[in-house]
Amino acid sequence: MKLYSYFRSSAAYRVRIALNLKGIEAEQEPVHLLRPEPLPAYRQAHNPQGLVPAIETGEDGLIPQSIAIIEYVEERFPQPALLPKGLAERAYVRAAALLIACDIHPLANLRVLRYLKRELGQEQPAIDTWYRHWVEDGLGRLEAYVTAQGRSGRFLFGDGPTMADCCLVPQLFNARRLECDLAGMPTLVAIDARCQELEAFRKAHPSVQPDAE
Ligand SMILES: N[C@@H](CCC(=O)N[C@@H](CS)C(=O)NCC(=O)O)C(=O)O
Repeated sequence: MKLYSYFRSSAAYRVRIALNLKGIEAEQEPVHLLRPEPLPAYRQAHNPQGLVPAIETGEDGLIPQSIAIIEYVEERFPQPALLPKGLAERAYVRAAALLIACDIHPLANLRVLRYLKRELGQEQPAIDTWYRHWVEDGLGRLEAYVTAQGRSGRFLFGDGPTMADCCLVPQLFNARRLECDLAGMPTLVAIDARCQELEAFRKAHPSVQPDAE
């Protein structure tokens, strides 16, 4: 398998963690997101959505979208499982993952921030305020959800990592990079620290990727 990735992409970071947890060795093909190339060529030749990550699976073709990729590897390589067994528990894990992937990330990703700057003429301090507002708002909702559900343990669900942790760690990495206030999220911060103890998470960190700058 080949993973189209960018070291700092949090969506690609999710997939790198999931692949590592599964013990899947994927060749990485970096797609630099800040240079004029190779994004247009990548879009033309491989992924019409024009975003990273995407995975070239061979027999099942190219799959874009981090959550679709994680669900694909979960179904193709069920062990170790990234989703719990019970129906309600699986829904809980998916709800936590999707809160990050659907409610937080799209408001704070590169093209949205660029649009605020270029098309709407916003200055960097206003853009940073936007970023912090939506990330802190979303993570606050996740903290409240996880606490209310009472299903977390060492990880977001119980004592083993799931798809939800694959999403949490990259989002917290980005939140810290942009100096978000995480004081109101002690559960998430503690779980993130436990994830960092695992090799699968450490190997997926942006700083150790082949295209890290
Ligand atoms: N929902 C997508 C989001 C993918 C996405 O926005 N990726 C970003 C990097 S984190 C990207 O490729 N940005 C390029 C751009 O915005 O032009 C997923 O989960 O894979």
